[in-house]
Amino acid sequence: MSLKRRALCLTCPAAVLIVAVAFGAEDNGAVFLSFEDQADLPKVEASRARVELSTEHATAGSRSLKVTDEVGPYPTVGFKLGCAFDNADWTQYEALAFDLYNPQQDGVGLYLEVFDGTGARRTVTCPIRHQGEARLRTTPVGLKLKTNGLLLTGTNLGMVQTWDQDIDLSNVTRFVLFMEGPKEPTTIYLDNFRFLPRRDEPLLDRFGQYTRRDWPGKVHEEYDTLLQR
Ligand SMILES: [Ca+2]
Repeated sequence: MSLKRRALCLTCPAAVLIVAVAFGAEDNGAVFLSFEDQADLPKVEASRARVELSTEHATAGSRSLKVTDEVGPYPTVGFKLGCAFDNADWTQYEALAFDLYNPQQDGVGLYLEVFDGTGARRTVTCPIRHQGEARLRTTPVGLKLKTNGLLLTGTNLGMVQTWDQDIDLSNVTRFVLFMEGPKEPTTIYLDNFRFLPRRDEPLLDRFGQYTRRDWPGKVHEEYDTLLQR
């Protein structure tokens, strides 16, 4: 996608799905990539980026994946079905989750793209606002909402926006993480890629709010009922 097209997408409200929620730390996910062994490195496709194991910023086990993006357009790390993950049917999961550490003083403009078997893709912005850890979760919540959006949030994330094509979340064949065009080499640490199991309790309530946490201002009653008091 061209930079111009991305800029247009980011300014098109109809193409944007924003769902702001807060997740708890516990998730009981099934880890499929933890980068504890050299044998994990070939599971990652790197383009204009150097990947290596690191003992820094591991959130599962003792190692992480250190990714150093080159200057220039679209440094990317990719994860393929049958190599990095084994199940194409993401509707069986509540979310894809992974942890990221940004060692830069400044924010990092990161994108996630998910592809289905036809090559269609869904793109999610997930900018890491400042130095520190972020926990990212991407959820096929769009299926619950009868749209094809994804949901992503974490503790160090800027505004999350989703756009591009509808994709078949029962046939996911690839996902990638990339930057548009870093002006200097940029390092991120990745670890603890996991699929979170679905629960019986719905993820969102009838108002579209996250169900597993309460917060000041959360709506619990119909608006009309509140007005009658
Ligand atoms: Ca690890």
